[in-house]
Amino acid sequence: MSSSKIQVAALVGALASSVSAHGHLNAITVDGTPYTAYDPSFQYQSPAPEVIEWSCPECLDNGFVEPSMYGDATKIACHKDATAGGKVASVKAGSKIDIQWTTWPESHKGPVLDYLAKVDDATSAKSTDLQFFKIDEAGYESDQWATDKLIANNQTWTVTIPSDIADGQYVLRHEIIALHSAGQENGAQNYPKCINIEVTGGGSTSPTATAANKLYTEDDAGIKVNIYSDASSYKIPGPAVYSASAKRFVSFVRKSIFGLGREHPREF
Ligand SMILES: *[C@@H]1O[C@H](CO)[C@@H](O)[C@H](O)[C@H]1NC(C)=O
Ligand SMILES: [Cu+2]
Repeated sequence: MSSSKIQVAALVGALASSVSAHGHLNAITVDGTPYTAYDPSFQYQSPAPEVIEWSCPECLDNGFVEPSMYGDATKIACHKDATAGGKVASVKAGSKIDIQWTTWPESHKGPVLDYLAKVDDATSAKSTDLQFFKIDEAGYESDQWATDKLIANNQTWTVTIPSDIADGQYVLRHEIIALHSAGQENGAQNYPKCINIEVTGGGSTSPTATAANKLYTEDDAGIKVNIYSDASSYKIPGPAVYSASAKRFVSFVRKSIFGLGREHPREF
């Protein structure tokens, strides 16, 4: 090979390996029941398998959404031009969902965040209609990024569905934000994935929610940040986390007095 061909081959190889190093979801376990995750190669199957995860044909490169796209819900909500999954997984309020990635590069350090958006029918939901409340977040603590914990836990993140939210269908938005280049303008990399669930046995709460195109801005302290200088002061972006615990006691007392109970005291 000529030296220029060798250079091209080396460049293509480097690009391919950096791309293949990114992951997509490998498996989703809802309340102990395993579900098939979406694979971008499904677009070559006819018919494509129907799964609970949203489809993203644009995700063949396992790539990311960048800060310049934060104002576009069709990109930042559930990844580029993603469309609703055809199935819905049933989950009891208060139970856990394990989300496993195929792989995650050690260098791609950053927070892991989870949100829910209430919908009438998850299988026909549109990214531009989704209103999210945050149910889980982890950034940097005890000298570890959330991504380090995810890798150490077999590429798996576990999220608990709040015990008191209203029954019905939701879109769960699970997201990793990789910050290895976030010191530069437009350098953060968002990897959002959406999953359809139907919550049963919940309460009556409808937390305040935010449209996908209002979750982040390019200059947020947790988005435009040099993680190599001050990781310990890292501030996770997006709205505050909704947590059932603060309201649970009041609701328990009320239900005890008025006998409207559906609360399980052992959850305390
Ligand atoms: C990690 O996940 C894979 C499935 O993707 C499973 O086969 C393996 O047993 C898991 N390893 C551990 C240590 O749990
Ligand atoms: Cu990368």
